Amino acid sequence: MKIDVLTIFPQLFSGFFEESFVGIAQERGAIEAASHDLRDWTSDRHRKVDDSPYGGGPGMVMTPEPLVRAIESLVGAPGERRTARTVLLSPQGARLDQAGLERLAACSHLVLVCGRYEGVDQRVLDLAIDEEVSIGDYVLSGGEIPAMVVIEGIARLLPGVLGNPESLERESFREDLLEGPHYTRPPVFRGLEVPSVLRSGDHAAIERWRTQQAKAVTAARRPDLLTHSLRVEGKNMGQGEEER
Ligand code: JF5
Repeated sequence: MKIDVLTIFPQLFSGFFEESFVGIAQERGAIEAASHDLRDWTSDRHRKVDDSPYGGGPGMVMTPEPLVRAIESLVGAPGERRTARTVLLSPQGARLDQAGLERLAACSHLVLVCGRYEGVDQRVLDLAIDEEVSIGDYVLSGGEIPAMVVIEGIARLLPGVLGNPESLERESFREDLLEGPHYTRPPVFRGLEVPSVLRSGDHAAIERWRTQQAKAVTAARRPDLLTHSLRVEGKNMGQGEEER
């Protein structure tokens, strides 16, 4: 998968592209990622990418000319245009979730456009953006961190990136729940013991405990997720997964 990032801070991405899952994905050839300086597509002496808003108001708006020229050059020749998906990161976008990441991970070429200032001239969206994506209901000063969130989320989904593809899969009846607590050695740390069931060797009991813990954490912190998992639980009833 090819990923191009368009930004006024291309250097922010150099470490990110080399480390972590993204670095592994690049080494294994699953991702080819590059960041591009939007100012390379300006034609004035000051390499200006913003201007004051029509209608007045505070702040600046990203001007359309360099953005549209840059996107056009990154999506490639008209023949290649169909294979590239252009995504603007912004608080106005559709909220990203795991299903959204899976859909983006299926693209062969992504162009991630990082907004800045008060926003982007609407004609950029009209002419050159396929979709707008938000990573959550809060405001940042630029789309760079949201773009990294998208790339990190995609990288771990690509085949051959994770050492152990099993860690991608969650038990089907737990897939829409939050994870319960995890423990590793030592068995007692500062007086706090690992729950004995996890050291019992009884794998069925361990699975039941983990499911019950996952349900309790989800009910306490994200009850909105339970409306769906109740349906999943219903589907699994009678297959030995009912609560005890
Ligand atoms: C941004 C114009 C983008 O703040 C965000 C954001 C929040 N969730 N997802 C993205 O992006 C920064 C600021 C101004 C466009």
